[in-house]
Amino acid sequence: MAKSCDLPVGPAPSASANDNSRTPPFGSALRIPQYDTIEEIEMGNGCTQAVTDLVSSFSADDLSGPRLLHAARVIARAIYRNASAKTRDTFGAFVRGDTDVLIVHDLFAVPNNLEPTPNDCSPSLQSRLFALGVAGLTFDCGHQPCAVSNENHGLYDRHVRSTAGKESEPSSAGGAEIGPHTEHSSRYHGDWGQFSPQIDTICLAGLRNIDNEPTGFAALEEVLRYLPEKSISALLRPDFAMAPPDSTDTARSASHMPILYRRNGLLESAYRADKVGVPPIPEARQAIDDLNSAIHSAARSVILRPGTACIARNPRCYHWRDKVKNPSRWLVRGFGIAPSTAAIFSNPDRPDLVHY
Ligand SMILES: O=C(O)CCC(=O)C(=O)O
Ligand SMILES: [Fe+2]
Repeated sequence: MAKSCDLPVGPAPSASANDNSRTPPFGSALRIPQYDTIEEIEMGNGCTQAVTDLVSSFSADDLSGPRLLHAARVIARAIYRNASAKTRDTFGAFVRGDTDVLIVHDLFAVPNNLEPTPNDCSPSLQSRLFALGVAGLTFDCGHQPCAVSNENHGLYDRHVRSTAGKESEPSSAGGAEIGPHTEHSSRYHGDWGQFSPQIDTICLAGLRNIDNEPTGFAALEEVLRYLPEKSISALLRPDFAMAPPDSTDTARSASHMPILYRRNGLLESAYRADKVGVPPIPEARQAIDDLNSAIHSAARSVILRPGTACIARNPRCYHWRDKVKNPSRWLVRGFGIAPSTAAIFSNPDRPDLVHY
């Protein structure tokens, strides 16, 4: 594995449990490339330059609605055209579900004249447009860029940076620690009693990170190797509650939720360590403790330097961060949804907006 990804704390996950090892169906003469759950790639100079030039040519109108989907396709094409054959294969591995976390270096180049933070203003257009690099990468990885209706004012580009007056908040607008989570784990779509799909991908990209402060992550595939069977069973039961993240406009919690569930033949997870409600059942308490220590055992980290992006299949990867030390740190975040996900798109002029 990879250069800037730290090695997991604790023993290396055992290779035998790796789902990605495939037996060629037509005998051993056929070489089938194998992909890891976590991959790391570097874009060439040509790509970095093309994406940097292209994103700055768009306007604020291109950050939402049909224009966002169009811009994502244009940028996805520029990335793809400038990518090596191996990089294209890596995107394909993410599309197929072989890879759940993809770290991409030099996706774009960030000039050092971004406005200082914390401030209490909306980000400048120059800063906002880097989200289109995230949207293009999301598209290359088989997902459509999307925003959530009750968060971030329905805007696609979410800026993870301290805002004046909110420096100590445990959310993307502040700098406090955020525990391990998947995005929109409370899955409240307004359909009482229904489990709504989570957001399919989260992509975070660095704009400024002077002190190289890391983002932690743990792929579910690796977390499961550390979880006792008994706790997996307890986490599959719909016994838990989940409050929404601090960034959403709704305060309504979801109840009777499982932490692990099956979808498309795979286990997925919906979890926010800071917001989970645990029933007074000893097995459930034990399972949450085991999950937290399994996440710790499978923990890796990435430093999102300017131009480094990390796209993760949200229900198959937990992420988190420690308290931010340097308040000038700035990441841009964009969500993605798989074309096959049965989300609710309530406004034809905003096909990018997922209604929760
Ligand atoms: O600040 C970070 O490194 C992660 C923030 C985060 O969890 C998010 O924006 O979803
Ligand atoms: Fe997050």
